[in-house]
Amino acid sequence: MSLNDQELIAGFEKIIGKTQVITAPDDLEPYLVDWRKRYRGQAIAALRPGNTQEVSEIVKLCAANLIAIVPQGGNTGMCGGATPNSTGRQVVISLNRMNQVRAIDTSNQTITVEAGMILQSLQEAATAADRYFPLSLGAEGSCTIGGNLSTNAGGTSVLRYGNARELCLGLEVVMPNGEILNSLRGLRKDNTGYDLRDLFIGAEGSLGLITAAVMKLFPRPVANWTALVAVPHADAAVELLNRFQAGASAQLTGFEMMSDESLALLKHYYPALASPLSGPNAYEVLVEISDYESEEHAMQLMESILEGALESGCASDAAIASNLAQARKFWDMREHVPLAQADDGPNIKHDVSLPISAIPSFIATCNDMLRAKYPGVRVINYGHLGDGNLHYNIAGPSSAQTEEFFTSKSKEIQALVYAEVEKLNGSISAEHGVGQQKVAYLKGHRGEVALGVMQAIKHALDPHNLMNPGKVIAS
Ligand code: FAD
Ligand code: 2HG
Ligand code: ZN
Repeated sequence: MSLNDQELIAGFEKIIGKTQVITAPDDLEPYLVDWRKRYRGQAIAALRPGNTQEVSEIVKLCAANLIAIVPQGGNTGMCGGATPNSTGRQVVISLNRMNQVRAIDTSNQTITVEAGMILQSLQEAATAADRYFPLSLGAEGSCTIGGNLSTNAGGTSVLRYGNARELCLGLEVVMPNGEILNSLRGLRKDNTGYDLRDLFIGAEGSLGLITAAVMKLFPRPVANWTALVAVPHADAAVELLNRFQAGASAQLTGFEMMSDESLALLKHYYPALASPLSGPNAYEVLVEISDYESEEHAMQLMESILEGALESGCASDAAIASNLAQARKFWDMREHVPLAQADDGPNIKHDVSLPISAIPSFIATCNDMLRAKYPGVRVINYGHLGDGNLHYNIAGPSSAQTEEFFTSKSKEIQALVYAEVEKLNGSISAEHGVGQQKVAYLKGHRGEVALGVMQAIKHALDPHNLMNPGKVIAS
């Protein structure tokens, strides 16, 4: 016989203590809504375990009573993956209290951390050990390493260091039956059967709860040079990228593109972050070079590549940050574009991945198609051009119309944009995952065979569909 809600709550309190079982409606509220405020669900409680053993005991109690589990880290995800749905009995398990460094091995260049550690704290722990942890994204002050791994987060340094997946060497995972899978090994080579670690990375909590991870560290670069570059069109941005790839090779650590409409939105909501370049420019690109030799070497590299770009016409203007504060401002500009969008109201998000060479034609085709069909539509188009990852976000003609436009046009606009993505053999989720937002598109995008394999894995590990039901794969 299953326990009723009150009996379950008493059971959870026994495992983690009364204060860590959140049930009061006001306290529970933040756990039930996503960052974009597009999804809302319900839960018996939000549970805040303090260690892996407690997570395991909670999961065992849930499994015995067929209670669904929604793992949550910083709750900054873009696809509603950390938000419970509105049917069935479920709990949110927040990993936020599990935020400790377990070990640092500077000779092995690794750090072992608990899954609830905030990304920025991990970067700081690496710096304190005179090492560098490269994963970086706008939400780094609140997202967690468990969330980063579960979404296989990308961010702004992928072109040099890879996605979260490439930065992880080992995991500790609480399985859907409560067993603890320990593969916290800091090994760069380990060919002993199936790679279980990679199964949980990017699974968005649908196969188990990540409780700890071994992450790679790197030597700290001695110099970073950042520049903001105006380009006349998207083809020129790709040409500029190729010039930097040829000239700077592995020293190119950031290449982020922002369209004129993104910059206009930024200027409107964050006037202090208006671009220092005279504009408007069709696109502005943030370029970062990191160097292990010297400040002078990095500076010379930046200047010589920019000189060539300005001469060739693929760049029309450029400003090299002359100090750390200015470099920070350039990064703040880029990282505030999604915040300006959120201030403006809901937008129809497309986090797409394409061959870099196809990005200019993709933008041109989609812009023409959408502007003809929806006069006045705003295309807030920016992203990680160096990775072929575009945030092609669509908003109604004015701020006042965003909500109505979002509600009435999301489905048809997504269908149009995704059809173009498919034509170019791209992906409908580059870095944000599937969550609940893209579940309906998965079969069409990945195909029946791939979806069948995913369903078989899910069923084998989680036969009662208790881990984050309705996320990634339809229930
Ligand atoms: P949550 O939102 O809490 O959860 C995300 C998913 O992971 C959910 O499915 C959840 O169930 C699951 N999950 C969380 N923790 C665990 C765990 N321990 N075990 C198992 N499953 C778990 N993303 C990028 O990739 N690149 C960017 O540049 C980027 N920029 C952003 C900028 C802003 C301003 C914002 C708000 C978001 C941005 N994101 C970006 C999206 C988001 O920050 C990332 O997806 C991040 O990795 C989510 O981490 P989180 O801890 O907030 O996870
Ligand atoms: C970014 O690159 C994030 O800034 C957010 O991935 C993108 O809000 C978005 O669409
Ligand atoms: Zn992004």
